[in-house]
Amino acid sequence: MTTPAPAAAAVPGTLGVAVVGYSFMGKAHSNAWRNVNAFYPTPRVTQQLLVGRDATQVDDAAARFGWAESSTDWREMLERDDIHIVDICAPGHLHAELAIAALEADKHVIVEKPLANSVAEAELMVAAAVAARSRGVQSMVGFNYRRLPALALARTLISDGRVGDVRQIRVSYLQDWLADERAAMSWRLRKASAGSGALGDLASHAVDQVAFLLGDPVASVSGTVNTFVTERPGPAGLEQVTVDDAAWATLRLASGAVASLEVSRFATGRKNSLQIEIYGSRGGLRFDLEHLNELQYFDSGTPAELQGYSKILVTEPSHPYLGAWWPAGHTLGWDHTFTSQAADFLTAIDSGTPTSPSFEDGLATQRVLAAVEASAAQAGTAVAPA
Ligand code: SOE
Repeated sequence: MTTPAPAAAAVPGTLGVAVVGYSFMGKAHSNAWRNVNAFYPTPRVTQQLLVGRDATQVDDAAARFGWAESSTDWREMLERDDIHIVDICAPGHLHAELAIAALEADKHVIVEKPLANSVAEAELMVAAAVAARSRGVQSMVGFNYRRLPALALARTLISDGRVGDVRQIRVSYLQDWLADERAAMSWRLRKASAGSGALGDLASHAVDQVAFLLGDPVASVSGTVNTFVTERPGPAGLEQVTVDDAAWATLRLASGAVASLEVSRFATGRKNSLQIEIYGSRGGLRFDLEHLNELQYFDSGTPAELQGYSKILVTEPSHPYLGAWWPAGHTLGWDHTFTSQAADFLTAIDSGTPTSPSFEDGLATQRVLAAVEASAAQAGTAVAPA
């Protein structure tokens, strides 16, 4: 344990936050807790405790990210009265144990996506969340792209009928950090810690966006996964990669619409490319994370000679989330989604209104991912030889 004694005093009237994890996502979430009160009129928070495995690193990260204290013992946050919110950014195999313990200790819990490494774990987490909710304790999954203003706007345009009945949606989430076969092993490439590869990490975002944008449950799936490089250098020599590198899936939705998903860590030249296309009976929408302040809209009602996708610059104060930030025309970045996510969670805690996405939503996504894996495990239909 690295906490200095005596512990820093809680700030009265504020909600004390503890974040577990200090690398990529721990840093992104820390930044959100640091900024949320500067932009959103939510309850005040205190960055109370940062928890991590390595004493020196967690101490250093706590100082840099603005935390009052650090600890290597996650159980400490459960026992403390000055911690009201627990934010879990640890690897997936720790999500269920930490989240359930925190909910049982009456802490509001936010868990970075995907909710868990398996459907079984996610079901236990939902049971704990439902019990905690009856005691006024909130929980949420951190699918941060729900807080992209352009995608929140797309959702409103769809539900307002601007594209008519949605028939097709395409989601691709492409990265290339494994394209080099010499790239090192990490927890993200071990099934024991990550549950799955691109499927849980990237397809979870894609499935969540289908649910968020269309609100149309997935009825059935057909999937393929692939691991292109099966061994990578680890701390003790070559190690077996036990997760997928890329995944593809077709989802049949309850309405009859069809979604196609493609996710990869081998898409050479694609660093963090999330693209979404929606095709409806009256129009279409296109989004590209590399142009995250824009949404493309096609209106079939426009005279044929004037038709084409037009660019909506999603930077007006009347657009989702924008009112909290800068004057009209001033753009936002990837990191703002985490601050807006923290704000939405605080609002739900304050008002007792449902969180979005809830643990139940996270479980629904987990079920789709498990179905894709099950489908991929079956032999495909062989093509007759010429
Ligand atoms: C790594 O692939 C990763 O950080 C994901 O885990 C995040 O959810 C995504 O936003 C960016 O890429």
